[in-house]
Amino acid sequence: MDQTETVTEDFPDAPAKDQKLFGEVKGRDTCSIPCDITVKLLRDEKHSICGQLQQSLLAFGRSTRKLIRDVMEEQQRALDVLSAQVTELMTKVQTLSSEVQRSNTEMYSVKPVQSHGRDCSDIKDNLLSVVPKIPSGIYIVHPDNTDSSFEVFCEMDYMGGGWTVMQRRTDGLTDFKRPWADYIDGFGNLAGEHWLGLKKVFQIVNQKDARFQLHIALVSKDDITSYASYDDFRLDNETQFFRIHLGRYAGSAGDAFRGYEQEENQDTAPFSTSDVDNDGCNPFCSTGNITLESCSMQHNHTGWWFNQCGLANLNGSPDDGEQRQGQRTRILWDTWRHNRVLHEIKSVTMKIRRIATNN
Ligand SMILES: [Ca+2]
Repeated sequence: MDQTETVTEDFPDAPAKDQKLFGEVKGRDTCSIPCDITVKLLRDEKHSICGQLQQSLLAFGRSTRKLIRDVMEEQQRALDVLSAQVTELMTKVQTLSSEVQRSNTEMYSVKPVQSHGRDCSDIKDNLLSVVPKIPSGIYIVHPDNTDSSFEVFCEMDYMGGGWTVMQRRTDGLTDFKRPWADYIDGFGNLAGEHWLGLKKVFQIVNQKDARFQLHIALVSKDDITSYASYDDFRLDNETQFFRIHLGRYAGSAGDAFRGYEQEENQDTAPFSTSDVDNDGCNPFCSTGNITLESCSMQHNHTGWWFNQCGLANLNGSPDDGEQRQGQRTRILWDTWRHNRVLHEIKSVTMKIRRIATNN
């Protein structure tokens, strides 16, 4: 910078010196200094000025480059700081997202195994020590010796509570004309009409060190109530087509499961549907002038533990179409009579509960 200033100061002097030299040459008229020397002097002067100018330009170039270098270095430092901040933020985001993912995984992995108990009796016993009154409703159960949890409707008010509902008919809105797969897995609405499903019922009654009773509550179209109960109830597994085993009967509706005759007895019968025939009509049954091969077909394609065929079918379903002779299309419990006349059944619930003495 100093040199640049020197240059600008020197410039005004240069023409002045020239004028002075010329003046002297003119004033003396004759050449006191020979012309060739004057020319040489002038040339030297020009060279010296040019040299100074070049030096100044070089210095200016150097200082400009340094300035640019300084600015660039400063920008680089700022960029380095910013990039370090970005890296730090990225790491934080990554940590947070993995944290969120982990908590999500935990949430979803914990949820399916969360249950209120092994069955409704177990839930009742567990909750009774915590709350004075347990409401009826849908609970999640996880039976012993199974890897599955599922929802069931628990009746906590009826006859001491702790009942797991396995079937309910109330308004006729749920279609019970169903194939084997539906009776295995269950269907309907747990809060209303439904069939819990043979697999789930099997898992509940098949638990270690647990025995169950079965209670069937009936209501007629005249609003008369009745019941049938069995002090022991269990099912064989799927390879045995969920064969039913019933204990001693008690109740007011009669033992329609066993009926009056040997061929009517449904105790120890495997389950049948219209597409899986395990009934006692093998190859066929004859009652009166009717011959039939499939009890399920005769009972409007519903599923039950049919023998030949028997007096009970709580899954019976009304037929919308034209009735064929001998068709059985109602909810049936044919031992419940008044003056030998059958009660027409409006609603029914089948529920199971642990036998207290064995738990
Ligand atoms: Ca058959």
